[in-house]
Amino acid sequence: MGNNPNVQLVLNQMTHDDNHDTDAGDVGVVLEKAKPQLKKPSFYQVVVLNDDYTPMDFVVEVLEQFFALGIEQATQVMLTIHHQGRAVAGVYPKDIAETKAQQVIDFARHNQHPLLCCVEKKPD
Ligand code: TYC
Repeated sequence: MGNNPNVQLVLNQMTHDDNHDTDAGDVGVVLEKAKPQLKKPSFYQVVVLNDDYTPMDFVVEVLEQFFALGIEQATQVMLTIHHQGRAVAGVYPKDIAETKAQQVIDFARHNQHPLLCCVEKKPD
């Protein structure tokens, strides 16, 4: 128990139990602590996918507009998608990642391009 942070020593103060005559000999009680209350927040990555039809300059524009990339980084990410099939455009809390992915798809369809993206949980 000594170094295990998941075990907590709880002193039994015996203020409300019914065997007051034996208080003097009482010892501490060891309880298993509940699961830690705070979880690390999860993040989600928006992954942009390659296709054969969406123009390169349109993808660069998407990466600039929706993921706040500068033109050089946007161009690099677009070329990674073109050559490797996919790349992470940005990492966000879940609701923001899903909103951005839908905004990109809506924008692409509005411009008659088949560009696709998806959201994946970022590995911890
Ligand atoms: N492969 C496309 C082309 O040759 C370019 C492209 C890049 C499309 C990235 C989608 O996410 C994409 N026109």
